[in-house]
Amino acid sequence: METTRQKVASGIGIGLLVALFLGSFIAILPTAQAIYIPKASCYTDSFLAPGFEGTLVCDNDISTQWISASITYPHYAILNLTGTWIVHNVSIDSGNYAAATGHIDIWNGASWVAYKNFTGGTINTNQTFVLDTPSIPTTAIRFYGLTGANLVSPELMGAEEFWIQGELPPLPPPVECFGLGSVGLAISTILPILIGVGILLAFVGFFLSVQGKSGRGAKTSRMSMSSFVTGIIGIVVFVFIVTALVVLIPAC
Ligand SMILES: [Ca+2]
Repeated sequence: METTRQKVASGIGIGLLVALFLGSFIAILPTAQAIYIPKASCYTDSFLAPGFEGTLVCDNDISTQWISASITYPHYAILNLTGTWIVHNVSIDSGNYAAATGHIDIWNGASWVAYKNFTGGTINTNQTFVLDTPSIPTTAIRFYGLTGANLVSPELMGAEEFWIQGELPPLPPPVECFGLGSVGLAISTILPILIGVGILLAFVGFFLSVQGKSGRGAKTSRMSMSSFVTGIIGIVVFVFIVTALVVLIPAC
């Protein structure tokens, strides 16, 4: 007879084994590696003067910087990516004119979606902002400033460089293809095949009904004929359904 202590001990042992199994399974799951995303181009809402253009926030050079025009916030910088990516985080070498507050937006193909509100932006630092839900593949991001961090010139926004990290979106699943080949994919050949099968099945059904009539008398023969007619109707419906399904299957 198993005592209470033995039951508890065996329960703990089973729990440990399950945890070990699940832990091993999770450990071998592939994990996404974020990489630096190449920047294709960039532009800003304005710039202060020649030498501080918006294109300087994506030239991969922290010795060059963008400074906005001396006008009231908001200011923003838009960075176009090379292709479609899933963005994880955005780092900024802020320079003298960082935005103190604002949001980072993702281009969803039709409009900008705010993915990360930020506060505490400071000048002359390298800050990384992790996006809240990095799940929508995108081709561009927008760094949108609402207030300035420079106490002397709070209307200015600027940056030396933006660095964007993320991963390529997962590949789409392979297209399911029907395995009938070129003959099966042509409706002009599918229909004769299905009708031929239907006629064959009808003859088989008729033969079985005749057998039923000769072996089991008149009452049974009426039921067999009824089954035969029902079978014919079923075959016709089957042919139409299968034909319709085959037509809907995409060719590869
Ligand atoms: Ca730069």
